[in-house]
Amino acid sequence: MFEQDALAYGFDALEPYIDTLTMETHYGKHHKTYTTNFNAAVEKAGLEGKTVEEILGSLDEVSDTATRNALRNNGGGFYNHNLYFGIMSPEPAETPTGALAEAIERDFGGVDALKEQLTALAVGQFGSGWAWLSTDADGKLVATNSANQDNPISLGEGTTPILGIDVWEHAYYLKHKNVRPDYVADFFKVLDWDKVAERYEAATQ
Ligand code: MN3
Repeated sequence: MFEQDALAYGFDALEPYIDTLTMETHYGKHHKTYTTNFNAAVEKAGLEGKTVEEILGSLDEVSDTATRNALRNNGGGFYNHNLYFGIMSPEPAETPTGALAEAIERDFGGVDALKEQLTALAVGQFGSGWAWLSTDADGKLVATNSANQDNPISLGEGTTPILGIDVWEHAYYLKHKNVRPDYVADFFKVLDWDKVAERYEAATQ
């Protein structure tokens, strides 16, 4: 059974950047539903015992189209939101340090340039989706975006996401309405770079 990671902060802790009602709905309804539906799809596909990374990385092996789509959408929804809620904090480390900071400097020329690229990818994603910072198979950092709940792991290229920005309207519409750029700017105010660094170190060790 897959379970949502526990939130390390209260629903109101990210105010005023991410509002309480959005957090309650996003974590308590959307993420919960993805998790429930993912567990049902895993059971249907007979994939109990596999990790979510293994499942998302081998969707091609599921022959039934409806089951494969259920795993892709709900497995993505399960994984992506654990990542998203896990890298935000009411007391965030405001800048990257250590090996992550060096890699950002090497691959993007600095954190400001990286944030610019991620913002453009988040704002430019047509419809629902995500912007990502990932490590590729060679340990290089790459910034991408994707539709729906698709996760970079499913590309099958050894890519591991370490930062994800949810740009589905359910992530921001109650507070930011149609102004996605304001939401993305507010997301960066609660992004904890220490959490991203932990994921970078785990992905590249
Ligand atoms: Mn969401």
